[in-house]
Amino acid sequence: MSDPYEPQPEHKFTFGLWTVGSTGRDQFGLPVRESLSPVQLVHLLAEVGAYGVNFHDNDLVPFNASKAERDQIVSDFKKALAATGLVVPMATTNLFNHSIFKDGAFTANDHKVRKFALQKTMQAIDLGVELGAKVFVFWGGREGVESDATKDPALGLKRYRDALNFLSDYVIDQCYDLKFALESKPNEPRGDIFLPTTGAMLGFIETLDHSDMVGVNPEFAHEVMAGLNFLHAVAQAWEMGKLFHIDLNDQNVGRFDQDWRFGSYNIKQSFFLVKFLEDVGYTGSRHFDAHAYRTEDYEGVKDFARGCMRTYLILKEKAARFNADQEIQELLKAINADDGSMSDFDGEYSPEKVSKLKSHQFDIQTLSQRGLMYERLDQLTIDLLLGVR
Ligand SMILES: [Mn+2]
Repeated sequence: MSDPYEPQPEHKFTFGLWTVGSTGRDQFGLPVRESLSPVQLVHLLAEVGAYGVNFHDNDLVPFNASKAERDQIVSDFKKALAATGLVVPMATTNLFNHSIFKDGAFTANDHKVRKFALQKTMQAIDLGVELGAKVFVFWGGREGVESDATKDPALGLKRYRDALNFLSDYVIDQCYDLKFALESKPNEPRGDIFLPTTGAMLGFIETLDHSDMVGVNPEFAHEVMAGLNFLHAVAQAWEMGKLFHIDLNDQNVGRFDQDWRFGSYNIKQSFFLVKFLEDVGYTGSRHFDAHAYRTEDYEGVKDFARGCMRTYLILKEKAARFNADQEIQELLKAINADDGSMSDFDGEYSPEKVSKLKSHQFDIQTLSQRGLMYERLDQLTIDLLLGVR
């Protein structure tokens, strides 16, 4: 019998070049793995069963590459994609690594840096589109401050908006089939990053000239770093039609940006996330923006990548079991039972409804004292997740 947790193309599991390509370098330590070329990384991803590969412009083409070097790299990369069948659903720009972006890119105080960021992003958009990307992610890792003495946050947002409006017009002008997905993070590497949460991003998007082509790319670890419930951020984005992409990983709250293997820490939260994505029929990439522990060699990196996908598929199966579990479903039915007596107050607003509702006598005592059985429901969920159900 074949492994039911074997990744298949229809699962749309993707990884960034920077994820499996992480050399384990951190704030305190040198690389622990030699760096692999983009072509080698494509073959590694194909070996573990991924569907697609994403990249920042400079993951593929070095910052100082000449036009001839760029064309050679892109040609080699295309051959690797063709040989393995991997696709490129998403691309992004690195606007955080080079020292020119030390004060931000679109929001830098230096006007020349802001315009350079636009130039670099247009080139990255061209590169992404050339390789087939349909989603372009913006993660403004340096868009923020260490001190509010240095930058007016309202001006920062205005600059951010101007940049995204300009780039939206560029995409429209080029007739590219490309949407933008904005990714938030509360801090790290900046002391404070503008638009720190998915909710903040969703509010900001409504102020853009072409808000229809802009959605979000929520990341598990980033929302957890802000102390928030990731599923709720994803649900809000979905409900607004703005869930264009998603970054899956794991994170312990209150720590540095850990980017752990998906499902390795917050199992219950990961379960309800997978259940949500599967229940609503999200059809986008399941992108793992994570990296292997620093203890690993490249065999360990493969274990990491396989683990992300395997855990997703295990949780997907658990979600199907949750939905089919008679006891759980009967409990949910009882919890949401409705005798229909309130339906007169539903629907359109009318003065008649108002006067009826205002004079309706509610049985406050019974409503207040009703037990909701949430303890039982949650324990059934835990039993299911722990494999005794
Ligand atoms: Mn990310």
